[in-house]
Amino acid sequence: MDRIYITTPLYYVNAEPHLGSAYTMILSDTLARYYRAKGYETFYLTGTDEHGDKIAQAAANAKLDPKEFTDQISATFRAVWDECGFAYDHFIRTTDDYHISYVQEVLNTVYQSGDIYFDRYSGLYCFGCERFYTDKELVNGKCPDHLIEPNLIEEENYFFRMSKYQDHLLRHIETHPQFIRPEGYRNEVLAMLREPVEDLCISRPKSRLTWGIELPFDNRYVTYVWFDALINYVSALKRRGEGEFQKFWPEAQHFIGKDIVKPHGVFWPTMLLAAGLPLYKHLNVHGYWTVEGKKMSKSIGNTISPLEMKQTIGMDAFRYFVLRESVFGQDADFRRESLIGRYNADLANNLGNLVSRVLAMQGKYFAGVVQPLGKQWTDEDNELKSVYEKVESEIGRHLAELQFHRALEVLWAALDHTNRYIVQTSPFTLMKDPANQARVGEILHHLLQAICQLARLLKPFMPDTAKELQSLLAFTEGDPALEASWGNSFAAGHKVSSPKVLFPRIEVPGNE
Ligand code: ME8
Repeated sequence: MDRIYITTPLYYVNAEPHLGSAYTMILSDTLARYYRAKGYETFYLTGTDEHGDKIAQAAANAKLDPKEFTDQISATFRAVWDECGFAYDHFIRTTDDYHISYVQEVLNTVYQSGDIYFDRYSGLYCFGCERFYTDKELVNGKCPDHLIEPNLIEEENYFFRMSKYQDHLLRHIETHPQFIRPEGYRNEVLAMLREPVEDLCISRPKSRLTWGIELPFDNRYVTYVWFDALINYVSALKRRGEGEFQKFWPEAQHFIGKDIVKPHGVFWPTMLLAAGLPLYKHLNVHGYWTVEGKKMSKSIGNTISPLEMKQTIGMDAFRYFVLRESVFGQDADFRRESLIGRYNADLANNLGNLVSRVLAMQGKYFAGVVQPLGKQWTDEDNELKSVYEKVESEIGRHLAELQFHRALEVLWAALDHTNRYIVQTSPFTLMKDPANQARVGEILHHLLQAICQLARLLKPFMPDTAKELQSLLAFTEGDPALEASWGNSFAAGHKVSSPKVLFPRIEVPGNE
């Protein structure tokens, strides 16, 4: 049986869900829905990252105990994702007991094999990033992310022998071109691995931080947050039993943003190698969103909330926009003008009008009852059918390469073609002569068949709209008629519903 395992990063609970995390969710949710509908056994994982300095600090700022604080924000993430309709199979928290004990198991294994050692270390540490920086990584002596000078700290700590696995990983990436994709990020990791890789400090003394997973071999320390959080991708499967791990792990695809390539492209695979676990299949790296050309930030006040999007334009329109407007792997800019432009052109006009026109004609001419198809089909009829057949395989090809925007492009090209079919066949003109009634019935049957295909093909991208289309066609969820071949979806006498405005146009003041 075909299988796929899809993961998102575990979001830090020091901020609330926004356009960036929602984007990762939309990409991964779309892919999970696509493969699920294709019959793949699918496991889709998301969750929250709750230990470490950053979270302890945020809890202190909120004057809450870290556990209380993380309970609250983690619940907010879950509630927002549920409200957005993301169909994840499991939500993991790094404070979950099974995760904590599995992290300790991995630490023990790696410690016992000699790949974790104790050493004195002094280095430049950025508290914001929760990591040490080398001089080379700093920009003008400052952390490139937080733009502050790191602190010099000297400590005794435990180190993971990451350097030992550098060559192994380098060879793996060289021989598996699809391991990290798109290629630009693969090259980024290859460049890191062609320089000497330093061992990774994986402990934090409790004198400095207590909010973490205690090292099983030294209770004076907690685990470095990345050595804890990355392991979630395996602990979530192990919790379901060794069988589930064996089943899904070989098909693991991690979705992440470009900010966390190093932990996922270098730390994580070397950790897997040291723990004696197989490597994941793909690391899928997407770009970053800015808003109206600016970095999204709480202090500027320009963060985009997914729930606000849901309330204003609807979740499906938001999904459509981010998937259509971005190229996987590249940065994208969120502009309200483009959002409204695409909404009006692609959703209100193209998709919405097509569906209303067809259902309105069906209602007016045949009281909604679908008419039979004759044996003889015109060239236009055959072409319409073949356009949809082609689209199906093209979507599959584009999604296999994570080209979400291209998948939607070909789907919308099919919609354009369908609108042209109406112009070419001109059912409203034909209907003026009662002798043409049977032909008009056939044309509308073909058009309803096209909408039926759309309902199926749109499902992973715009699940609510797909459901709405199914109900307008008077099918119940999962009706086998939706999967039937062209011309076989509508039984004799099947009656479709009256039209409904799917996407009301958004009028922009001064732009009429
Ligand atoms: O890094 N554009 O969590 P995090 C696109 N806890 N995506 C964005 C984005 C933006 N402007 N901003 C955030 C962490 N993201 C760790 C991960 S995994 C074991 C631990 C998305 O809350 C993107 O997916 O900072 C990015 O990688 C992630 O949020 C970072 O989330």
